[in-house]
Amino acid sequence: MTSRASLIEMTAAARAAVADPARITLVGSSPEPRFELFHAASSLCSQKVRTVLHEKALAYRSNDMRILGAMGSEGLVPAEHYDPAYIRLRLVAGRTLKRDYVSGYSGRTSVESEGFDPCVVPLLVDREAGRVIADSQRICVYLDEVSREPAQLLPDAPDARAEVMRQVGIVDRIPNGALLYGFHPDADLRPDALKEAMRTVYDYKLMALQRLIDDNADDPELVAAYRAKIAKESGGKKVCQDPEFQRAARLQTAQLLADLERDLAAGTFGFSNGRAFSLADVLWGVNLVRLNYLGLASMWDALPHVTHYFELLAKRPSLCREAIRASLDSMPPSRWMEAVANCQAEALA
Ligand SMILES: N[C@@H](CCC(=O)N[C@@H](CS)C(=O)NCC(=O)O)C(=O)O
Repeated sequence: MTSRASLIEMTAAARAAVADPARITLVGSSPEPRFELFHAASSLCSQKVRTVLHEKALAYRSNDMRILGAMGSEGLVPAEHYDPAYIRLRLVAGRTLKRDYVSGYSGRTSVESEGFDPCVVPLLVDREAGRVIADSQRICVYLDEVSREPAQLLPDAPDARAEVMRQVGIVDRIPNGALLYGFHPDADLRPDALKEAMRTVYDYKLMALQRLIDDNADDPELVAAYRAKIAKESGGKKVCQDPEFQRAARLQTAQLLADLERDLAAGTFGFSNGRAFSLADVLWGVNLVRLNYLGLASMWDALPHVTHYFELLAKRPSLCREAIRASLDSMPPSRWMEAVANCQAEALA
């Protein structure tokens, strides 16, 4: 059990991993907000959490971490979310999940199916409750529990709630890692600058992690965490150019979109069906924006309900800011985003 005081201390230590103080900001008007978020502007899972915080108009301290390593004049600069102080804080959250560490690579990032990855964002600290929570899905559900106003994202009615949670589970299983990092053999429509970054990403990750193991050899908890991450990322490196693996990830995504079309047509959920805006809409919204960024929006050309759903989602102010604008501002330019950049202006006007 970590005391509240030591959690606050660990949070401050993790915050120090953010090299540029300009990336530590207050969102909202509170000088001492209850929540503190470790995240990255470009990260899909972080965008989900920030969209929920936006929907709920919650104030928070934002620690926008650099999650890609870079080669500088002094050698490799490791990603900030690999910093020992941040990992220690994440391990506090990990203990409450009661899951094994991730041990391989599937292209998915779900804790449910893959285990706990100790070296990722986002992470939420609730200073008032003295709690730290890992995993975007869990963070979103937690925020909905502790803050019901002005928007409740999980319905009270058991059937509606079960359907929203079913959709949440489906989005969690989209192989987002494979789609972002992988080189598709037939139609790789990702922006060229992104592809370029992805050519070295695994080598930089593995190099940084090995160095962190060497530097922290006397700390078995940290070493175990970094080893788990190496197991995952070396698996990713093996399949990022594997045609069959990449085709399978695309096929799986196509099937999940076909299921989404069926569910939207049946009206089982979705604010496009006149239901209250829910956590399922947040998560689908962020994920569809990401698929669009990667040049994959043609996957729903023949799915009219998904097409309409995406058009509406792109106009939602929270999604415009936290998914569309955040991607435009933090990721290499993508010509596929032109289609939604207007929606953003409309929603924010
Ligand atoms: N299931 C986790 C997955 C977290 C995750 O994979 N985060 C990605 C960004 S969306 C990350 O930190 N990637 C950097 C890395 O793996 O080094 C969640 O939803 O929070």
